[in-house]
Amino acid sequence: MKRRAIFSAALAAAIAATAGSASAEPPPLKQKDRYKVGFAQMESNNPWRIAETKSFKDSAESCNWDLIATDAAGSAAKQVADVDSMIAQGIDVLFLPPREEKPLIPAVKKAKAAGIPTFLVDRSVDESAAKAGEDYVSFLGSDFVDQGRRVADWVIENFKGDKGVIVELEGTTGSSPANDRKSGFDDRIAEDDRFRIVASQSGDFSRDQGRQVMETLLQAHPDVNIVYAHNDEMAIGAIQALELAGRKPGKDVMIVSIDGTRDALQAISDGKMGVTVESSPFFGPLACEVMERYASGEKIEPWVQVKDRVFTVENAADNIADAY
Ligand code: GYE
Repeated sequence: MKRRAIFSAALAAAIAATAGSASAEPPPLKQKDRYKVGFAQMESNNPWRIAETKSFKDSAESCNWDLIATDAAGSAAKQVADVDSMIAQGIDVLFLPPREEKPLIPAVKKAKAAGIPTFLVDRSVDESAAKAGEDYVSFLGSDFVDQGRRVADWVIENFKGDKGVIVELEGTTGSSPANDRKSGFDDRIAEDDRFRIVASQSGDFSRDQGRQVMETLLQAHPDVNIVYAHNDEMAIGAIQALELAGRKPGKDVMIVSIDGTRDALQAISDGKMGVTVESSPFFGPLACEVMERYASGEKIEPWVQVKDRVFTVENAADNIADAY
C-alpha cells in the first residue's frame, strides 16, 4: 500500500512537469530594448477612459513600448476580438481592463496559451474562474469594496436628517467595480437604520444613462434625498435630472460618488455634490514599472493596489487643475 502511494505521487509530479501548456505560472517576459505592448481599452465614452488611454500613450515613449491600443466601444465581444488580433500580431505583453468579470476570461487564457503574460488593469475578472499568478500576472487597481465603504462612511457622518432615502446608480452590470462598489456601500449603510436604499439600477457608468435612470427613478421615489452613483459621470447625469425636476442637488438631495473627475470636483466646489472617493485612471507609469519588475524576474504580488484619496469641499478646488 505504502509503496504504491509513493509511486503515484512520483508519477503525478512527472506528469505535472511535462504538461508544458498547463503550467501553473503565467508566461515569463524576456528583457528587451523595445516591447510590443497591447492595451485593449473597453470604451471611450467618458473622461475616465480617455484619461486612462492617454496615460498609456504618454508612457509608451519613456517605457520603450510600441503600443497597440484598441477601443472595444462598449462591447465585451469586441474586446475579446481585439485581444485575439493582438495575439495574432505577436504582442509581448497584454494590459487588459476587462469590461465585465466573466466574458473576458477566455481571452486571458488564450493569451497565456500563446505565451503572452497579461496584466489586468483597473478592472478584474471573476476570481473563481481565473487567477492572478496563474492565468494572468497581477491585477493593478483600486479596492472597490473599500471605495463604496468610504462613501457610506461619509454619508453616515454628514447626513443631518433622520430618514435617508437612497437611490443607487450602479455601474456596468457584471463589472468588478459595480459589484464591489455596491457591496461595500450597501453593507456599511445597512449598519445605520436611518438609511434605506429604495432603488438600485444600472446606468452603465455613463452620464446619459445616469440621467435617464435618475429621471425614471425620481418619478417612483420623489422622496429621495441621497443619490449614490458608482461613478462621477452618472452622478453628473443625476444632477442634471434632479435640476430639471426642480430639485436642488447639494441642498435637498445629497450626491455622492467615486472617481474624482474634473466635473465632479467642480460640482463639489459649487456645493452640488458632497464627496467623491478617488479612483485614478493614470495607470501608464504603474504599468511600466510593474512590467519592468516582471521582466527582470521578480515575482509580482497578485494585486498591486492603488491608494485612493477622498475629495470633499475641503480639497476639491485645489485639485481641479490636475483633474481630467
Ligand atoms: O470608475 C469608471 C470607469 O473600472 C475603475 O470604470 C474603473 C471604472 C471607473 O468607466 O468611471
